[in-house]
Amino acid sequence: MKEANFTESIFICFMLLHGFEAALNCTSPSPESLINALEKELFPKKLIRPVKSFSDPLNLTISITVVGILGVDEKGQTLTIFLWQILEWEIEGLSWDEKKCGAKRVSVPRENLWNPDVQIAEFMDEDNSPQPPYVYIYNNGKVYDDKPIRVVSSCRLGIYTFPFDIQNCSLTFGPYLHFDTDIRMIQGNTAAEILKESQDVIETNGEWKLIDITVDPSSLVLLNANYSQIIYYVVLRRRPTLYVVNLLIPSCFLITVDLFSFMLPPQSVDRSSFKMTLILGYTVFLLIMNDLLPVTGETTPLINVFFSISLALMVASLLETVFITNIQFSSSQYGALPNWLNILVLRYLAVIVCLPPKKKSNRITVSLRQTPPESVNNVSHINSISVKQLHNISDDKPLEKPALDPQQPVLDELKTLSRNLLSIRVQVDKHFQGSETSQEWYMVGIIIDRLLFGLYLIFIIISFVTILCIWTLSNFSTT
Ligand SMILES: *C1O[C@H](CO)[C@@H](O)[C@H](O)[C@H]1NC(C)=O
Ligand SMILES: *[C@@H]1O[C@H](CO)[C@@H](O)[C@H](O)[C@H]1NC(C)=O
Ligand SMILES: *[C@@H]1O[C@H](CO)[C@@H](O)[C@H](O)[C@H]1NC(C)=O
Ligand SMILES: *[C@@H]1O[C@H](CO)[C@@H](O)[C@H](O)[C@H]1NC(C)=O
Ligand SMILES: *[C@@H]1O[C@H](CO)[C@@H](O)[C@H](O)[C@H]1NC(C)=O
Ligand SMILES: *[C@@H]1O[C@H](CO)[C@@H](O)[C@H](O)[C@H]1NC(C)=O
Repeated sequence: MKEANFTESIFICFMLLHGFEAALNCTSPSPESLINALEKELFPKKLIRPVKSFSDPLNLTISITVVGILGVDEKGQTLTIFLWQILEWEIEGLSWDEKKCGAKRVSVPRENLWNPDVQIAEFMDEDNSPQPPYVYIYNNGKVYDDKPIRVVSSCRLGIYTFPFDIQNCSLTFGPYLHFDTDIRMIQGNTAAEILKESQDVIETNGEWKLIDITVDPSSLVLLNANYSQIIYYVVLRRRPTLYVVNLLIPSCFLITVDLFSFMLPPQSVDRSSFKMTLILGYTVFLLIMNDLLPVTGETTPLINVFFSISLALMVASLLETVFITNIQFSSSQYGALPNWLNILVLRYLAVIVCLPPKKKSNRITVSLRQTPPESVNNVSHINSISVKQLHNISDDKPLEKPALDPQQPVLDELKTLSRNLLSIRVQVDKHFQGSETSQEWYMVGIIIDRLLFGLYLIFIIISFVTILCIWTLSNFSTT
């Protein structure tokens, strides 16, 4: 028994070391005889790595084609991609005569052959790839194994420049177990070929566009073993149209409306309520569009900064309106305009905002001033009366002076008239003086409003240009 086992194992070792010495013997050029010959010579050896000597590495050629980009999950940091993977290796010593056996190649079930354990290192999910059952064997011993794979691979996704982002994901193909002394990965088609072929066959026309593929045939060096592997870098660019149309343009519209709402008069309630409505509308817009935005814990996308700035600008402009409204009605609270404010705002800031300082008083008060007060006093002959005594005059008390003249009643009448006139005039004067201070406050409000509008405009332009620059730069730097 032992003897028999020993000779058997020697025979196996001999077979292992020498593989197939001679060509397959087909009885006739028919598929049946070829399969019979293979069944006899090849299939029993499916446990053996098909090389002549243990020290020989198996050369495994790999070619891939990207067929579809199914999705990118920013939250899970995964890329789902569909590939065709072609593995080619050689069964050393296997050959047959095409004429004798009737075919150059034959397809055989995968399970009947030794299969390399090539895996993608970034594989993250259950392998849902279809498993085609056959591989081709050629009459020179070459095995051609073409299968589709659906990869859910981990990929470090940066979304800072979303929606103008470009992702660079790696796919590392290599044997899971075998060291590089056993299986050596060899690059099949070049990066340019993969790219061209992929762009020809790619079937998805979704959010992502394949823009580049680079290949890095490197090896993974560990402490006690080296693994041969090939890394493909798949570079994808997002098609931003959806986000530009749905997010950026409406946002810009709202900001523009907010900008133009500065043309509404601030002192009426119109502007502030208008701006309030805009902010409400924008908040609703952001709530709806929140689903479209990617989420990761690491970085905040620039587009979120954009939205935040837009909202902040709207809120700031609402606050500005409240402030201006307060200023323009503040004459009743704070009295006359302080001198420093008068000089600072009405003289200097007015020049800055190209609003030349108006004459202090308006036309009505000017015309009143031009009528000299003497003419009033002339009529009544009461030159001594001063503005400070007006309280008494308006009280309509009888004068202490005794009336002696015969024309006294007329004179009295005239005096009363004059007093009444004077008091009216003083009241009118007072009114216009008050309206003058409110006029000044009003002007201050207008000037500050213009100034803040200018600053608002400058801030909008600077921040938006900065964001646009970052987006375009990031777009051009990788293409
Ligand atoms: C009014 O007073 C001015 C001087 O203050 C004098 O020139 C003028 O003649 C007077 N008019 C009458 C009507 O008294
Ligand atoms: C095929 O047949 C020839 C002789 O007919 C023989 O020498 C050879 O070893 C056979 N090959 C195999 C693989 O059996
Ligand atoms: C594998 O490839 C290496 C070089 O790439 C070559 O030297 C070696 O002969 C090849 N082995 C086989 C079995 O083809
Ligand atoms: C992708 O990343 C790899 C490694 O980080 C790098 O070598 C390669 O140049 C990158 N490709 C592009 C297009 O950025
Ligand atoms: C791995 O490869 C390096 C050179 O690439 C070599 O120096 C080292 O000896 C190899 N290690 C093993 C375990 O084969
Ligand atoms: C008002 O008249 C009273 C007497 O009638 C007098 O004592 C008082 O000083 C007057 N006030 C002014 C402001 O002239």
